[in-house]
Amino acid sequence: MRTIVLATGNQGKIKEFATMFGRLMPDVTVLGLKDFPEIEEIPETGTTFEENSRIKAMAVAKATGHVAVADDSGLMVDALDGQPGVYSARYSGEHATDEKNYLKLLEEMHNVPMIHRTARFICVITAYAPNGESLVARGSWEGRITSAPLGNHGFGYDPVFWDDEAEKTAAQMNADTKNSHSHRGNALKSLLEDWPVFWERV
Ligand code: ITT
Repeated sequence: MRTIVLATGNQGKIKEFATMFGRLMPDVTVLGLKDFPEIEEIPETGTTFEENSRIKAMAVAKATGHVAVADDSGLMVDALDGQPGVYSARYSGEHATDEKNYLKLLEEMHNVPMIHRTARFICVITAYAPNGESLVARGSWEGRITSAPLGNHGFGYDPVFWDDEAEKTAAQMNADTKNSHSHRGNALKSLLEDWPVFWERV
């Protein structure tokens, strides 16, 4: 059994990743940051999703000696010039919660008509090995911001992110449906296409 460490403390992401990785790579043990309590919080000092995912994956690979996989993700809203973007987790300030974040977003957008409420989730995943090999993949998910929260699955901005094709918010989807549409699902699919070559080198 080889081991991968998911470099995230976000339980919502861990659930989504563990399901997708577990299915595609049954011979791999997937651990999370909670299995390494000695690792302190990693400051996300980058200004792009690519930089932040690399910072997290590199730090955890070095600290654990295992291949680490990190994503940096966020919501880019057209009417807000791409905000909250890389600051999505901290949008409502220092003591941000998922609910405070999406309520702030709805407040900022209260004057914006539905036609201009377009947005996309972005996810960049970096896999980083202790020998310095790395692999990067990007995924996105187009949608619109609702005028009120709907649904109670998922995490983060899911209750206010509307998928036109499914005619549901992300929080009204079960895990499998969300993974098949989502930025993280798309990025992971693309990562896994290049995974065998990476896995041989590490
Ligand atoms: P880690 O850094 O420990 O992975 P985090 O929550 O801080 O956890 P990010 O820095 O990548 O992760 O911030 C991503 C934020 O973007 C996340 O907290 C949500 O608010 C939002 N987000 C990302 N993916 C999402 C999804 O699938 N559904 C809803 N919101 C999402």
